[in-house]
Amino acid sequence: MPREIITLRVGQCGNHIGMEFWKQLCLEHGISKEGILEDFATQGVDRKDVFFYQADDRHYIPRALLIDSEPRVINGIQNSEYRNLYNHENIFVSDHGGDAGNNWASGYHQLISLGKGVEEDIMDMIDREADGSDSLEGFVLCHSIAGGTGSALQLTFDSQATNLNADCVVVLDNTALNRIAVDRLHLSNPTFTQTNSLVSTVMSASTTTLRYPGYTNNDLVGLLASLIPTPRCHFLMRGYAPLTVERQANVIRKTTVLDVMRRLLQGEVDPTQVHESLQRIRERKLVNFIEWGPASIQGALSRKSPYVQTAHRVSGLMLASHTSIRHLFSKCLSQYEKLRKKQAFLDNYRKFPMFADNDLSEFDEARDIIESLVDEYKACESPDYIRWGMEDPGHSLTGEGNASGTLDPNLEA
Ligand SMILES: Nc1nc2c(ncn2[C@@H]2O[C@H](COP(=O)(O)OP(=O)(O)OP(=O)(O)O)[C@@H](O)[C@H]2O)c(=O)[nH]1
Ligand SMILES: [Mg+2]
Repeated sequence: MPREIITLRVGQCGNHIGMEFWKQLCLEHGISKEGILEDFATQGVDRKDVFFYQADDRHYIPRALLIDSEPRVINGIQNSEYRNLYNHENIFVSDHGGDAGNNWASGYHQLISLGKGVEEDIMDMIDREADGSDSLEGFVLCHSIAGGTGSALQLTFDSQATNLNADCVVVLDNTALNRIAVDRLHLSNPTFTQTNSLVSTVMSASTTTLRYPGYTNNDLVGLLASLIPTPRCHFLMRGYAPLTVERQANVIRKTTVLDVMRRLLQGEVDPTQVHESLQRIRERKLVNFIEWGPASIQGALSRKSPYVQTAHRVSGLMLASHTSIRHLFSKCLSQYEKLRKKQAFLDNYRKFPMFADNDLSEFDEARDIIESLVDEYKACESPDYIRWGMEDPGHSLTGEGNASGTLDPNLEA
C-alpha cells in the first residue's frame, strides 16, 4: 500500500523548485513529460504511487498543488513541455492578481481577508487530493520564507510565522547554495535553474527510500523519527555527495558528507562493513553527539533508478539533526534586530490589519519564538538538557560546545 505524499508548491520559489523536483522524479520513474510511462519502464518495481497517481486513462499525475497569487510562474509551467503533466484542477492562481511583493502580511491579507473564498478554494483542492489517497502519509509544503505568498500560506496553516507546527522543516539557504555553485562547481554566475537543480537532486535523494523501498526508512515517519529528538528541534540539514549540476557531470564537491561516505563505504557497499564503519565513527568520536541520548548515526542503503545514468557509482545523502543550525537562526535574529531598530520596512506592514494601530506584537512574538528556539538548541548541547525549561521556561540551561562537532552548517543546504 502506498504511503502517499501530497506536495503544496506555493509562490515563485516553491513552484520553481517543485518543477525541478518533478522533472527529476519523471526521469527516475521512466515517466514522460506528458505523464505516460515509457515502454522501457513498464516492468519497474518502484513505488510511483507515493508522489503520482494514475488517472483513468493511465496517465501519471503528480500529487501536487500549484499555488500562487500571480500568474507568471505558473503560466510558465503551463506553457512548458510539462504542461500536460499536471492536473489542471490542482492549479490555483488568485483572481485578485498581483504578487505580495515579498511582504507576508500582504500575502496573508490576500489569502485570508480579501477573498474569503481563497482559503476555502485551496482547502477544497487539498481535500479532493487527500480523498484520492488510500493511505495518506503527509504533506510537503515547498516555499520560500523571504517572499510574500509562500510564507503567507504557511502562516495560514501554521498560525506562527516560524514553522513550529510542522513535524519537520528542512531549511535551504540560497547564500550557501550559491557559494557551493561558485566555489565548488566553478559556475561564475549561478542561475536559479542551476541552484534549483542542486536542490532537486537533494530532494529526490531524500525521498529515494520511500520510492525504492528496502529494509529501512520506507515511510516518512520511519525516516524522520530517529532524527527528531524533541518536537521543536525538528530543523534538519542535508548534505549530498557527489554534487553535480546539469552539463557538468563530473565535478565532485569534497564535503564532509563525502568524507563520511568514504569512511562508511570504503569502496564497497556491503551492509556489514557499513555497520562496522559506523561503529568506528562512534568509537573514534569522528562526530560529536549529544550526551543525553544515544549516539545515533544510521546508514540506509538504497536502490536507485535504473533509468538515469550517472557518472558515479554511488552517491550519498546525509540528513542531520544538528545543534549548529541555531547559528542560522541567530543570524536571522540579529539581522532582524538591526532592521527593527531602524524601523525599516515597517510602513509596508502597518498598511495591513494585523499591524494596524502600530500593533507590532506579531513581530515581537515571532522574534521571541526564534530566540527561544536558539536557546533550546543551545541547551541541547548540555548534558542536562532533559531538565531544560523546567524552572524558568525558555531560559534555564545554556551550554556551548560539544554538539557542534565536525559538521559544517555552511556546507549544508
Ligand atoms: N533557490 C531559489 N530561490 C528562489 C527562487 N525564486 C525565488 N527565490 C527566493 O525566494 C525569495 C522570494 O520569494 P518568492 O518565492 O519569489 O515569493 P512568493 O512566495 O512568490 O511571494 P510574492 O512576494 O507574493 O511574490 C527571494 O529570497 C528569492 O531569492 C528559486 O527559483 N530558487
Ligand atoms: Mg511571487
